[in-house]
This record gives sequence, C-alpha cells and structure tokens, in this order.
Amino acid sequence: MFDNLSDKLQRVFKNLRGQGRLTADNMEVALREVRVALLEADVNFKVVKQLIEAVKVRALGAEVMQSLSPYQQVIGIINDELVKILGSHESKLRFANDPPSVFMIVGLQGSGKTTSTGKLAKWLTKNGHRPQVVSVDVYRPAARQQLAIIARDNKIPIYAGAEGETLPIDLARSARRETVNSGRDVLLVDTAGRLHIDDQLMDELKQLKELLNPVEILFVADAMTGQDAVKSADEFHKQLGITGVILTKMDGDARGGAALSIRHVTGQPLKFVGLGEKADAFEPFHPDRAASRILGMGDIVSFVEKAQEAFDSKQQEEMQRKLLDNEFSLEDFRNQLQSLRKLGSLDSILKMMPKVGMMKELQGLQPDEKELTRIVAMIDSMTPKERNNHMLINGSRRRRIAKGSGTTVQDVNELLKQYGQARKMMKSLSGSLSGMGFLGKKMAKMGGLGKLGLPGF
Ligand SMILES: Nc1nc2c(ncn2[C@@H]2O[C@H](COP(=O)(O)OP(=O)(O)OP(=O)(O)O)[C@@H](O)[C@H]2O)c(=O)[nH]1
Ligand SMILES: [Mg+2]
Repeated sequence: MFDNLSDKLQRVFKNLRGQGRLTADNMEVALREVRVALLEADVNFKVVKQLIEAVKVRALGAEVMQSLSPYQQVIGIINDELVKILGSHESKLRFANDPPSVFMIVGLQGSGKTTSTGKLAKWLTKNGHRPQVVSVDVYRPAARQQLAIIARDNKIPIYAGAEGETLPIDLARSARRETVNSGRDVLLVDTAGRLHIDDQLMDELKQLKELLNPVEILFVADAMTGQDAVKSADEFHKQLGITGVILTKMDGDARGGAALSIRHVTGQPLKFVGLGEKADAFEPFHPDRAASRILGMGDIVSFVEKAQEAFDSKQQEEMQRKLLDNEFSLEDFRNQLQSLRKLGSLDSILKMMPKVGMMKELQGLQPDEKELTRIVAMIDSMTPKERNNHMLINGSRRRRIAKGSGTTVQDVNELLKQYGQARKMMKSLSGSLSGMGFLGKKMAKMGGLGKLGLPGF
C-alpha cells in the first residue's frame, strides 16, 4: 500500500535531509517534488494543492524546534496535513439501535463488492457480531452463487433465496426477515454492479435503501481505477448518500491516490481497505497509520514528541555521555526501560518505529510486557553496587537476585547477557550518536530503541 508514493517522498526527504536549515528555498524545491509525487500517485489535484499550501504556510511559519531537524519538521507537518485529508480518526461502522443493522454494499462492476461483503462479514464475526449476507445481484449469472461460495468457505450464514424469488427487493425483504428470525444483528446486502452509473441501477438502489433503511451504505471503490473511483464515489454519494468507502485492491500496484482523495472529495470516510483476494486481506482504515505509511517513516513524529515528554533534555545528555564513555550501567538500563514504558505499551511503541522490520537486530524479536516487568524486578533486586558494576554479579549473587525477584538464575543470566549485548551494540552505534541530541535526531533514525537500552535491541 502506497509503496510507490512512499519511495518517492522518501527520496525528496533524503535530499532535504543534510541541508542544515529549513529555508524558503529548499522548502520550495522539496514541496515542488512532493507535489509531483502526489500527482503521479493520482491524488486529486485540488487535494494536492490544498495540502501543499497548508504545508508551506506551516513549514515556513513554524518555530524551529531545537531537537528536530528540518527534515523531520517537514515530514511532521506533511504527516499532520495528510492525516487531516485522510480524516482525522478511524471511522467506525455505525450500528442500528434496533437490530438488525443493514449495510448495503454498492459500487461499480468488478470493484470488489462481493469479495468485500464476505470480508466484512468475516471481520464482523471476529469482532463479536453475528452477520448474515445476501446477494441481490439477480442480473449477472452466477453472481449469487459467487457469494454463496464465499459464505460457505468462511462459514457465514447466507440467505440464498426462495423458489421464484427473483427481484432484488423481494430477496432483500426476505433476507432481513430471516436475519431477525435467526437472531443475527447485521445484514450485509451485496448489490449488483454496472459498468457505468445509470438510472436503472440508481433507482434500484434507492428502492433498496427505502425498504431496508440501512445504517451504512458502503461504496466499494477499486483503487486501481484511480480518479475514476473518486468520481464515481462522488456520484454515488450525490445520488444515494453513501456513509463510507471500502477501497479495494490496495495491494496491487495502485498508485494509492484514490485513498487520499475520496474522503476529501466526497466528505465521506474511508472505512476499510482491501489488500488482497483472500477473505482476511481486509482491514479498518486508520488515517494516521496510512499517513505514516505514505511517508514511509513509521509514526516517528509522535514518537519523538512522546519521547521528549518522557526524557528531559538533561537526562538525554547524561545518557549520551554515558553511552559514549561506555558507562551505561544496569541502573541506567532500568531507568531507561522505565522511561520508555511511560511512552506506552511496547507494542504501540514498535508500531511507531520507522521500518522496524528492516533492522537486523530487531528481527524475530517478540517484545513482551511481562518480560520487561521481570527485568525491572531483577534489577531492583540488585544492590546499588551490583547495578553499577555488573562484573560483581557472581553465581551466589545471581541466586540471590533470582530469589528476590521471583525469577530463576537462568533469567538473571539471560538479563546479564542481554545487557552485555545492548552495551556492545550501543558502543558500536555510539559513533553515529556523537554530536547530536540524544533523542531528536537519532530516535528518528532507524531503530531508536536500541539506543534507549532496551534489552536485546
Ligand atoms: N488483489 C485484490 N483483488 C481483489 C480485492 N477485492 C476484490 N478483488 C478481486 O476483484 C475481482 C472482482 O471482485 P468482486 O468481488 O467479484 O467484484 P464485484 O464488485 O462484486 O463485481 P460485480 O458483482 O461483477 O459487479 C475478483 O477477482 C476479486 O478477487 C482486493 O482487495 N485485492
Ligand atoms: Mg458482485
């Protein structure tokens, strides 16, 4: 998703990086390149224009934050503006107060309605709902059969239709009755597609809407069709009133621009994205995460902000000095761990890291909250002397520490080994650390966790 765009933007940022200060000139050049990258990604030109304007005003007006390089500032601002355009928060599905909640799935031919109906039903099931599906596509041969197969494969109840039931409106009515009778809470109605929007299709959809009183009318847009998807979403919205968009085929070499434009053009949020043909290649759309992905940076900006809240600057300098002088003790190790935890759960921290997966040191690592708690407990069970000189910790001390922290000697051994590795790694990284603020720049470089002294990182 967004890989092309992301690569292009990263090239722009790379150029910007290394230029000492943010000036009107280098901003101008960078923003021109950002504009081209967005247009090439098929983002609606109005959206691009608005984004660039907003970024320009803010970037040139922004007071320079000491700890962030211009490069990061610009990314931070673009990130903010992207999120604004994508919709500031995740748009959750609506449900009727009085079940069943009916969702109509609409869109042009081949956009992925039937596939998405199955995916959404599966997702709803996983999230505690009891959905039922029905296809009212009586036009395309085998259309209903297609949904029946998806339903069977994914164990989703389907209303298959009674003998002689051939009108969409009849099928829909019966399906809803069955949904109620079987105590299910959501009915997904997969509708027929057309190559183009025509009156007949719209009339049928309007009739269905009137009959079913749906809480959601989800427009399924094929990301591969770029601006056409945006146009038809807009048209459907004008005629039918959609409540959200499912953007499919974001796994393909779609340029992704539709994602950035639909919300802005229709005013309706992207609710889900389809990322493949399989039933679980489907996820809720998170504007903030999408913006990060577009920028290819992980959500580093808020990470740096959060990190700055957690570590005051004195602490940062002191830590840097210790790292450089290889004086980083177990005591520091623990303090760093505890500060780090103020930032949130490990999982949420990792999600913010840029391309974590690329760091060889991080591969195969499963960070574990419990593990962290145990490490802190073990360090707490050490004497101050031990904490400041791990070489003191011999066999009998290890046994005492294990006992004191409710762990085993193996655990203590493991901790000391990890600490040793962390020290070594920090030592090797420290060359690149010198001369920079501890967090601002380096956290944003890849794999900041190691520099915070996280075990094994
Ligand atoms: N790669 C990829 N393929 C998808 C995705 N969603 C749907 N498809 C494929 O797109 C094709 C059309 O999907 P359908 O679900 O049949 O589309 P539809 O809108 O129901 O089509 P009609 O009923 O003919 O209007 C199928 O081959 C799907 O497997 C997706 O997110 N990624
Ligand atoms: Mg279909």
